[in-house]
Amino acid sequence: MDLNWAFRFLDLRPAPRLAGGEEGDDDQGGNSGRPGVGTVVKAKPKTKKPSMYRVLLLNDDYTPMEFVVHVLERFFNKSREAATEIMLHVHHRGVGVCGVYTYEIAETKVSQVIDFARRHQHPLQCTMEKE
Ligand code: TYC
Repeated sequence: MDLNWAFRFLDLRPAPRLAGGEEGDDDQGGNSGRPGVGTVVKAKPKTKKPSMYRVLLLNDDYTPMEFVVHVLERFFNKSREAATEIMLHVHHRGVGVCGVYTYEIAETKVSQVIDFARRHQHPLQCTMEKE
């Protein structure tokens, strides 16, 4: 069999050199001008961690302590002990962290707390800030 024909058929000629050297600077993933010939490169996983947001409880003079403890148990899944500790921290320091969540979860918690407090006619305020 004509070997040159076989090479042409299989497209095994050396890749034609372009003036100035390599075709592009990056050989990765190139095919050196040979159809069907290439380097298998692992796809780079393009994942990013979501930004996290602190949900904060604010102190006021009117919301009963017991109500705040209940809010922390109900919406932030705190034990009675942990809830009491956070409530007292807010009571003494003015502000405290209830939890850290992705944007949408944090936003939902803030709405739920404000809504629940309003329905019970307490002025309790809740907000969020980027971590
Ligand atoms: N300061 C309130 C009181 O003395 C209690 C309280 C604690 C209110 C935490 C709000 O986020 C708060 N009854």
